[in-house]
Amino acid sequence: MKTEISEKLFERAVRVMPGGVNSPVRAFGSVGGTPRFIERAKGAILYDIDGNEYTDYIGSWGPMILGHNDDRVLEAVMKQMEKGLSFGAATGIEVEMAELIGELVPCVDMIRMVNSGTEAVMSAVRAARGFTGRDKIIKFEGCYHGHADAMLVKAGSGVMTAGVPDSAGVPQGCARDTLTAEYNNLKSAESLFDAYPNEIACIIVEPVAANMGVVVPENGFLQGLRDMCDRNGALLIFDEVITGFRLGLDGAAGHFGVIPDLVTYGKIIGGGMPVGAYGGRRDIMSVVSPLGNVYQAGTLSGNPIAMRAGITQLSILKNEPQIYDRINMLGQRLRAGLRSAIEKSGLPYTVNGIGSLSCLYFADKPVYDYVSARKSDTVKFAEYFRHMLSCGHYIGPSQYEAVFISGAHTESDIDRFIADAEEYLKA
Ligand code: HOZ
Repeated sequence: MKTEISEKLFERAVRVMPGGVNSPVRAFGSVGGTPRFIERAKGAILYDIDGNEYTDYIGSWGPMILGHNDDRVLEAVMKQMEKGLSFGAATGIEVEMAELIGELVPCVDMIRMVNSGTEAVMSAVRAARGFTGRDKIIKFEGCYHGHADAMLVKAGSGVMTAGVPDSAGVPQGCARDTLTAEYNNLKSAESLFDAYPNEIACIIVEPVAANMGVVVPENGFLQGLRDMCDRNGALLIFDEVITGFRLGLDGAAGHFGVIPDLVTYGKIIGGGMPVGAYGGRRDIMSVVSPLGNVYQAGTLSGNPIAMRAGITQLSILKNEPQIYDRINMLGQRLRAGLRSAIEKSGLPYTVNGIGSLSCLYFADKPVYDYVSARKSDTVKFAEYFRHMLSCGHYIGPSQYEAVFISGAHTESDIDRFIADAEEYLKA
């Protein structure tokens, strides 16, 4: 596989950008080798600048549920672009988007558009604090909620990959009010309510933890959090940046039948364009400025191009819900194939997943939280990653990211993936 052009670009990039990238995991730091510089993408395929093709299992970290550059989304965006790129003023498209999300997700009475999942979480937590008049929040070890100061405590994704779940530069004051509990362990969250009665504003959780690989909530975990919040006068926030409109039209809330007070979204509602949003109960969202006194604003919030891309993808998913059957079936096929390859190899590895999200852990025990995820052999993962990349499968360059499947993948893509993974496991 030729990589000269990517290598040259990376040499230039490291001189002018920290680590040569605009987001740390992309630097391939934990897997070795040169990041591939991507030129274009269509369907399930990424094309790099050296002319290599990869079947993509990242999908821009989730949003490309229809696959890359879907013709219908592209056409809608082009038409919208002719009308202007940004107005910084109210538009009808924002109303269309808010109504559509409200229709698809019953717990969203009101919603506010922002520009990323990070912003959505930061703003939702502020609204929860404003609504309850309390400062402390609970998050779970290994859950990643973007890079706002208060969220970089025992975080997943790139911080976990780098092996430093807390970031430098976060003032003690900002982190002091972030309490952490163990994922899938109700008692550990309950003990925080016991320690800080009437001080906790909210629990924020990834309803499926998809930034420490993929950790599925055990039966009763999410409902237990719901009940705990109700008993303690705290709010429950689902961070659905990854699960929203992916596990189904009504996301993890619908899938697990547990209703949060607030929900946060990211890139997925922009069909890959830079978007985020937070929404939920009318009484809570009514604290947001200018209706209430919790301030939050943004020139690019509700950007017309991003809204159009998002509305188009969401409308296609609404009108063609069979896409979910398909991506869930492909996810199931992938996990079954990997499990059988592991069994044949006699190795003790673990496959987790749900719907179109999967993760092969190089761990010999079940993975159900941060500590068990960390037991995975990341050196083996790095070897596996390089093997898969050389076979043309582009997966997240970290043990702690999910494998994403889109409607553009085929059964034979998945079978090739399994066959190549099996070859690595056998060797
Ligand atoms: N934090 C993202 C994955 N969970 C990575 C984003 C990126 O590198 O684009």
